[in-house]
Amino acid sequence: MTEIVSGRIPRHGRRIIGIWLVLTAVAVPLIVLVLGPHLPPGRMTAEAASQRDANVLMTALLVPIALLVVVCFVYSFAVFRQRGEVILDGPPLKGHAGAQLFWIVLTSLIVLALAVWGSYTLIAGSHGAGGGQGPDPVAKPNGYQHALPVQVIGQQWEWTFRYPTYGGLETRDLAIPNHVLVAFHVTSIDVTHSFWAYELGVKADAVPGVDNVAYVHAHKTGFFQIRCAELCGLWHGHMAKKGRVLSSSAFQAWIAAAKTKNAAVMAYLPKYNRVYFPAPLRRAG
Ligand SMILES: [Cu+2]
Repeated sequence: MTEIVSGRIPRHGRRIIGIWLVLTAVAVPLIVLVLGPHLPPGRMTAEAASQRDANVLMTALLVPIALLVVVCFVYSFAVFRQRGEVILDGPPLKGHAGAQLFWIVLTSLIVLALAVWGSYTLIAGSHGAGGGQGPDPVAKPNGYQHALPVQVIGQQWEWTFRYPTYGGLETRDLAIPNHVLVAFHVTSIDVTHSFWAYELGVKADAVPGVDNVAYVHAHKTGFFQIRCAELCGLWHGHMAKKGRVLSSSAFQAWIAAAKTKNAAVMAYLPKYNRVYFPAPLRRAG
């Protein structure tokens, strides 16, 4: 014979909320202050910094929700487990309008607030500029008309970079100046690649015939990782290299050196263009 014993939900509910509040009060500041500074993609550029802020906010919002689930689970596991023949159970919550309304309103508010905040930060300032939003981006940072253009060309299986304001110079290394707004014009000459400069907060598809613009404003000198983030064939994994953010004077010196180094090749390069259409037969052959 089993006996059904009604649990006293309000008392347990208060306990669960108490434990949850204490854990949340400890965990959220830890997330923001201790984990936050280590969240990707860092603060090398304005765009990366706002992506990190978004990651910190999302994590700080997610932690109380995850904790509530974990506390409910562990508490139920410990307190409501079946001991012997006695089944401990509370009254069922079927058709509890208050609980349903609370949950629907709370989750709607969280999702809508994130949507409003996301849309605002995408459009205001340069926050969403690193995403690559096609030839005419929605998110244009202040002074975008005067940004230094750098063309990023994806090709199987290499990245090359062209500097139209420096005579169409094409290099295999990427360097950009610090404290200067840069407009990456990402394109491809063969298949779809994706230009991912992790620490810059830039990820933009490289599509043949498309000029995909992503803006970036560096605040720190140093190295950054470049990857192809779109499986593009056998040697996709080979499309990794390091780029550099240089001080203004070091950038000018680097340009001068790159011009000298690439002078012999420059004569054979196609004229600088927004996009390129290689002859398909040549590629197939
Ligand atoms: Cu690729």
